[in-house]
Amino acid sequence: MLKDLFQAPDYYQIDELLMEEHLLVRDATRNWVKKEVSPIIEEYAQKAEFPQQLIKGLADIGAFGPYIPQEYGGAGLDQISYGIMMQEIERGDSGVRSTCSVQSSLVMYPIYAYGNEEQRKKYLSKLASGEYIGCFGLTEPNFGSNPGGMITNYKDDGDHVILNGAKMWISNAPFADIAVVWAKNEEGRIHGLVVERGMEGFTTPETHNKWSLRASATGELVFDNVRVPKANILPNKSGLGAPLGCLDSARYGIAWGALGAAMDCYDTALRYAKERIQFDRPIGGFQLQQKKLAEMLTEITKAQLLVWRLGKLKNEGKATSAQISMAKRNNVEIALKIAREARQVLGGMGITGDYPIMRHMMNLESVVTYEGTHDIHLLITGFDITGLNAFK
Ligand code: TGC
Ligand code: FAD
Repeated sequence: MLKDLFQAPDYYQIDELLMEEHLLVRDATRNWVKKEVSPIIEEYAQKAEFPQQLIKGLADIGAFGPYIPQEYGGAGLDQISYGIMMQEIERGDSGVRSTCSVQSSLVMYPIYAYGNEEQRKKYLSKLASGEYIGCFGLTEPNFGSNPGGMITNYKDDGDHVILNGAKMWISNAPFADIAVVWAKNEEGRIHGLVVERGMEGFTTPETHNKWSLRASATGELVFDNVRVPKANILPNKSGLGAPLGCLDSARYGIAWGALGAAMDCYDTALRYAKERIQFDRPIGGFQLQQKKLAEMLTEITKAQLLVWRLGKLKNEGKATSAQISMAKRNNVEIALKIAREARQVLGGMGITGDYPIMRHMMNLESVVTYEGTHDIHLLITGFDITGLNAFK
């Protein structure tokens, strides 16, 4: 790609709302992304491969478990630092941010929050250092938006359980060392289990032919009579609320992350509009292009304020699931619209890999679907404000 000249928009001086720690984390992550992600990401997206060499660097900048306490290997940062880190990483690529979201909020978080001390000690520092990569198995071929219907199940077998079933659309599955898998016990109650690569009967076939998140590896988790030690069952929370609680944390990170992709598209379009000459003047001088750019910046500014406030609420332990849901839906939606508009500003150049916009746009088609679709998040808000459940 062309040299990464990214300059973040800050139209409302939102930097003044951030603490010094947040700015330090932001700048360190931004510099790392410029140096390590931007130069290679287009090539990896084109060849549909996750850049494995980024794992060590991601661990070093604290992107695996930013808010997990330091005694377990995490970075011990607050929620705004976590969010801003996801913003900067997704500014590079949604697929790289996906790997961090899964590792931090969908693998480390449940082991930290629902696991016992032995499980925390066994897995968390290895996940924080990138020695282990994890994945999260909730979605099944016939149960996506409705995960409560899952059929993956386990039966008692002495000091082990026997796990059967299949998960689909699982980020990091093809190369993950461990999987946090959600399955029903013999009473039909959902529990989380840590399944390790190498357990007999456990396979992770890769999903090919994606037009989106091409620099992220996606796959299935297949369990054919897998004997999992009972010691690998997360004991401290069960029921559908357990996986949904992890999603709250990941959806929060996505609300920030999508903003990063939006900022990159806007910044690219603004620079191009000022440089590209047609009819003897920069296209940025035409009213129709200014309308696009002005609307993009307005939406980015509103989204920045939304996640900053949500981060404050989260730091105070007051953010509700429905508030997080609103931010995920809004910020992904505006990012997708901005990517589409920004691509038009670049004309034909917008479809090439010389600029990041088309890649962001295609990536965001997954981001608007995973962690709850746009429509599911609308229904969550609808339920919250009316008290009437429109899901079923
Ligand atoms: P419902 O009856 O409403 O709730 C069941 C229990 O869960 C509790 N609950 C929550 N708890 C914590 N956080 C939340 N966000 C929660 N939402 C609900 C609820 O209180 C209840 O608890 P209890 O004690 O009464 O049993 O459940 P439902 O079956 O009606 O479904 C509700 C619905 C549709 C909102 C939910 O199932 C949903 O969110 N569906 C979307 C599925 C989804 O988001 N899947 C994501 C899979 S993971 C993924 O996409 C990773 S992508 C990673 C990457 O690459 O970045
Ligand atoms: P469906 O649930 O079949 O939905 C299809 C359509 O129907 C959607 O538009 C939906 O909004 C709509 N719909 C469904 N129910 C209702 C309703 N009640 N009212 C109105 N409309 C409704 N999952 C994991 O567990 N772990 C992962 O790591 C993971 N990574 C992913 C990575 C990628 C690249 C992708 C694409 C998905 C990933 N997912 C993962 C799965 C993701 O969470 C699901 O795709 C998502 O939850 C939607 O499920 P579905 O695809 O089965 O769609």
